[in-house]
Amino acid sequence: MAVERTLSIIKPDGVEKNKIGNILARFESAGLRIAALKMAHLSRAEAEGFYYVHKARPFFGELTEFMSRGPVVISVLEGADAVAKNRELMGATDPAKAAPGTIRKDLATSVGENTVHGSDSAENAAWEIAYFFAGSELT
Ligand code: YYY
Ligand code: MG
Repeated sequence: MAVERTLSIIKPDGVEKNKIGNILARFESAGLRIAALKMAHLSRAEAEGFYYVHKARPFFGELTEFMSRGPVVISVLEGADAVAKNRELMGATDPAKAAPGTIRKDLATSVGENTVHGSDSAENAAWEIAYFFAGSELT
């Protein structure tokens, strides 16, 4: 098992529902170490830059409006198979299809407001981590 890093975002709906501690506790309980952590209120442009791969998708406008609606909690999670482990903890993109016990099943309300982001590959994780964190902020 490779020790990896992955980027997590607690989206505005998760922060609004006061679920920051609940979600971070799930990461730690699963053996993921929080290697970097910050709260931020993204501008629309920052949200668009982060999600540029989805630029052509019909939900891009709604997604970037939502992601810049309020504060988010951005973290870097580190551990064995961190990318896959985080995706497993998150559950499916659509909360209605997410497995029991996952973050999205337990806390999210819709596909659009699905509470957490997680990198989908080690390569994308490296890009996403660099988007939000300077080297000196990674511990
Ligand atoms: O990686 P993940 O967040 O599970 O899903 P993606 O397919 O990468 O989509 C990113 C983001 O876009 C998703 O978390 C919500 C939103 N979205 C949407 O609003 N409607 C869709 N049909 C698909 C995705
Ligand atoms: Mg994705």
